[in-house]
Amino acid sequence: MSLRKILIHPDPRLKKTCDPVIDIDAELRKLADDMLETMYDAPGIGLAAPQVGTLHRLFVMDISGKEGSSEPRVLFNPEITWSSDIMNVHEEGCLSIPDIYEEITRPDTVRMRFQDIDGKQIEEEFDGIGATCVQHELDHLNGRLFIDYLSAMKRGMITKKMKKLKKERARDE
Ligand code: GNR
Ligand code: NI
Repeated sequence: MSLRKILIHPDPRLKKTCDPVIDIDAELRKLADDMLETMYDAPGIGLAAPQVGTLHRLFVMDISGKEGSSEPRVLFNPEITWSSDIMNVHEEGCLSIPDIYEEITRPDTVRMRFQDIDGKQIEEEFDGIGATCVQHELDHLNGRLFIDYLSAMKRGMITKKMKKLKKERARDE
C-alpha cells in the first residue's frame, strides 16, 4: 500500500464528474487500498477517488469511530435510491479543504445502492454520521464540494484561504 497526495481545493479535478467503474480489476483494488491508507493517515472518515486525482466512481469510508476498532468500507458506483424528507444539520469538514468546518443541511437518512470490492450489488440504509458521510462522498464523485452549499461570499472567502494555503505548501515543498 502507499499514500497518495490529497488534492486541495481549488483544483479542476475536484469539479469533474467521475466515470462509472466497469470492472473492478487489480489496479482499482490497489487504488481502494491506497485510498484507505491515505484516509486513515490524514485522518478522515471518508475519501473519494477524485481527491487523489483519479476520476473513478468510488469512495472509501470508516465511521466506526472508537479507537482500536476499524470498519474499512469501499463503495463503487454509489447511487442514492431513497432520501428521507426529514433533514439533518451536521458540521462538515473535507480533507480537500483543510481546517474549515461548516454546518450543512442534508437528508437525515438515505438508501444507497453500490457494488462492494467483490463487485456484489448491495443496497444499504445510512443514517447519522454515515448518511452525512456517504452524501458528502457521492457529491465528490459529481464534482461537488460541501462549500457549494454555502453562500457565494462564504465560499469565496474559503477559496481565497485555500489558494493561500496551496501557495504556502508549494513554497515549503
Ligand atoms: O474526514 C472527514 N470528515 C467529515 C466530517 C463531516 C462530514 C463529512 C466528512 S468527510 C471528511 C473526509 C473527506 O473529505 N471526504 O471526502
Ligand atoms: Ni471531502
